[in-house]
Amino acid sequence: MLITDVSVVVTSPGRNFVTLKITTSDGVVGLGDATVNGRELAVASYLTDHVAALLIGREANNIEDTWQYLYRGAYWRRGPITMAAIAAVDMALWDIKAKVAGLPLYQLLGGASRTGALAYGHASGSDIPALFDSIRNHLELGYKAIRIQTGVPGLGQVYGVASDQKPGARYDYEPAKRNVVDGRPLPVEEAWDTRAYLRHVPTVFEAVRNEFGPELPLLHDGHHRMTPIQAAKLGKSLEPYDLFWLEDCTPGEDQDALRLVRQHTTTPIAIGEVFNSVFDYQTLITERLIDYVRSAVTHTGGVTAMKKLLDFAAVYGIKSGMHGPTDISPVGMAAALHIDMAIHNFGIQEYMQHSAETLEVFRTSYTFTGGLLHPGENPGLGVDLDEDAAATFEYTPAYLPVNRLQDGTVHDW
Ligand code: GCO
Ligand code: MG
Repeated sequence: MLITDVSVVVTSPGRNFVTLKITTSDGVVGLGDATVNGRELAVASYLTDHVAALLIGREANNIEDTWQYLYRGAYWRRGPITMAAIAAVDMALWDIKAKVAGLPLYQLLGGASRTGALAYGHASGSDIPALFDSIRNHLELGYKAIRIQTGVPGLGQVYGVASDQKPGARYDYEPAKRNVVDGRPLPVEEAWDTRAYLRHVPTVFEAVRNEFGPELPLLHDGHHRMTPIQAAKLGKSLEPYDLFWLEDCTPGEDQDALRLVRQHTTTPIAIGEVFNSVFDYQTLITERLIDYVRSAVTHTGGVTAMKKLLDFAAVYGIKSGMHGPTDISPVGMAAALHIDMAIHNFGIQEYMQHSAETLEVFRTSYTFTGGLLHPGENPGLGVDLDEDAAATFEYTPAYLPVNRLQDGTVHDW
């Protein structure tokens, strides 16, 4: 079964997505997610200009060989653009293989290890009453685990905090903003003060525990904004509130930073949404400096690479907590769900629900019931792309924000 056609679909149903479509000589179609938020067209070009022609005539069944061919063959390894492109090819080939087998992908990865994947949603509010409303909304939507983010007194808009939600609202903030200044798309700029944040966050968790009790699993995202000693302090101050995890407390490049954090706190640590290779985790996993692997299938080289990474983590008792915001397309989300079902060391799955516009373009078969996600029983990944609907949503540049300290210094975010 040879690859006969490769095309890239860029569409913007509410936000930008890049999707790879591979067709075989048997007429089987596979889809892969290649979306890198704010840098979408770089991956689209990588695939169209440098990968598509290499795939034509290759055996569609040889997934590992194709992965190594693209990874080692290019000489230039790793990085989000390369690894998202490889991920898209890998996902599409797994989709094809599972469709040919007539099985949902999780069956090829070992079959079901659980009835569904525990999901967490994003509750947020500009202040504590708005946060409580958002938590109640999420509980009504069926979430059994919730991430908590709030505004910080004295600061304006803080990344990860949605506009205050109306009762029954189904989804949260869109990470990349369409912000046009003098006719040019530019990132929104936000102001930041870590000391104000460190004073505020423990009071938020205290209020949430007092209102919602000790059972509800609570998560928090530090979004790479702290130094190691600040992160250690935060982890320690949150211990009484029994977090499920503290995410991305320090900048992603510095694996050694988490050694210091680990020495000071028993708050569980998650990191990895900006990582793209198993090598980004080598120290973190072998020294057991983290508890959860946060990579997305889309940004870490696909199902092949993610499965190996999570098997490596399993040896050290470290669990999965795959990235699942709305910039992971429904194709990337489905790929995560099939892995979540099959692996033994599943921890939790992030799940920000896609908008109605997005779901008009991507027809999904996954379900969310009783707080658990299930990929469904359709052969393959279980997602169809409606190309006519996709063509009605034109690409619109949008950028993730930039963060500055109050004196103007650019800061991590
Ligand atoms: C999360 C993330 C996202 C990312 C976004 C970037 O934990 O879900 O931090 O909000 O910032 O996916 O594109
Ligand atoms: Mg995050």
